[in-house]
Amino acid sequence: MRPKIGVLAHPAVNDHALLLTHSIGGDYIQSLIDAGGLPVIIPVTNDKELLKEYTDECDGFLIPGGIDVNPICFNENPHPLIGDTNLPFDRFELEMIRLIREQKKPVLGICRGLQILNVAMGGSLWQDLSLQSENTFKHVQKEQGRPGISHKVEIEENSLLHQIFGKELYVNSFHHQALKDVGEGLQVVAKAPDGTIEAVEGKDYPYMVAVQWHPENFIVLPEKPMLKLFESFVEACGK
Ligand SMILES: [Mn+2]
Repeated sequence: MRPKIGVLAHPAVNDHALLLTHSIGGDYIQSLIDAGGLPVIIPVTNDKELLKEYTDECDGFLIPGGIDVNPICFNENPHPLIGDTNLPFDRFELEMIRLIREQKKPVLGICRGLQILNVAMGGSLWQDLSLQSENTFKHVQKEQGRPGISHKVEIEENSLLHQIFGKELYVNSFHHQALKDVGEGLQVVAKAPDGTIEAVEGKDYPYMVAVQWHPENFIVLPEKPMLKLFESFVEACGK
């Protein structure tokens, strides 16, 4: 039996009405299938009983990329540079994370998935990376293409990511926000050379890994250089 992986959907792009379109990029789905998982799309809803059933049913959860987190969720007012947000959607993801953590089921967060996980655990975000430091380099590098390489990340020893990728890795980068204060129970395990947090792992948690880049985009390359991250996640979900 393939482990069932709940993938949190998001409302369709530019569609802020809930309960209409539950969208998820095909590269997340393909990466999970290639890694041996059985993806289950979790619809965007604030029906807590439904979300509890999905949490019981699935062996692990992928929280994908998406729009900005509403700064109300971390007690800040919106900065002029913030992008699109959707508070009911944030509340759906925060409720799912609460339920997942209650059962200590495996979690893989990607881009916004890392950011909302950090917020769920009491952390905060730079609403735009220009606010972090004047030395912060460009982390929105669409011109490199989706599976393209944008910058290096340096990975801490004694981390799962280090076991998977070693001490450094070149990644893509499509984020204008990043972690500011790190949530309780999370450990920073990778940073870009400009100090931007690029990955965290859960302390005292069976499997919680979240990255700021988009490993799923690399599934279209014949060598699938990021597949081993999904394999490590799916393996943890099968335990
Ligand atoms: Mn980056």
